Amino acid sequence: MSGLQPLEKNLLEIIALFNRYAKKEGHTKTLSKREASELISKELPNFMGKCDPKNVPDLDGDGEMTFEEFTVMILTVANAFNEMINSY
Ligand SMILES: [Ca+2]
Repeated sequence: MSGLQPLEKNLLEIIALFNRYAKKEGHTKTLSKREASELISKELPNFMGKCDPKNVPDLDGDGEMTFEEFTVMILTVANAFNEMINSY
């Protein structure tokens, strides 16, 4: 797709990233604990590097992270980072 604005490109990248990790094992549309843990350690090492894999968000407790749960995690991280930046 051409003519996309940076925010639109970034959103597509987030979607593609989720799908790339979700396809690695089990259900192809959700992240297992292992997939989520790998995504966090490889793609968010500076923002969530010290996050305990056991505490990976799973809002409905089914052992899988849906895209909706993933977006909540990303926005929570973005919100925390924004607050940190604004506190300086
Ligand atoms: Ca999966």
